[in-house]
Amino acid sequence: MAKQRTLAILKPDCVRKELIGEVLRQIQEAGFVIKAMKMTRLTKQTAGGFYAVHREKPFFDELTTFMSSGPCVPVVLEKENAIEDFRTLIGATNPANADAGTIRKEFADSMGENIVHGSDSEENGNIEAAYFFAESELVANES
Ligand code: FUP
Repeated sequence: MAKQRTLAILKPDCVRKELIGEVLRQIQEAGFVIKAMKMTRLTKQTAGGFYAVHREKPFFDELTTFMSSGPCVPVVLEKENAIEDFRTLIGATNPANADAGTIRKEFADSMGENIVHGSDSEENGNIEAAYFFAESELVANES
């Protein structure tokens, strides 16, 4: 199977809990290769742009407030079947429903503060990667 890319974000709760290293270790142990990474801070507006698909949802204000509440770490990851395998690794959106052994089950407090984001399709992965990284930063890491 061809290699795929996914855009992960270690969310502000992951950074606050000092879990960047632990979560990246689990991601790398699962076979994902880090192709690009940075620490940044979203504003309420840029968080809203990232989650534009949820603009009309009742949780949108809470979501964008949380995502702009502190620094986060967007990461471009590469692996065969990366989209599906990464979502399996992190578990269900609501940690209460996440399988044992998943990152959200182990570390997340709630549906709103769930430690990590993963793209839901290859197309969205490319769009999301472009939200955080310039083309030159992505191309520089091509193998
Ligand atoms: P996921 O693809 O697992 O990140 O989940 P969604 O795209 O469905 O949701 C994006 C983010 O919105 C979640 F990470 C948390 C938040 N959310 C809520 O706070 N409440 C909900 O009912 C659904 C999502």
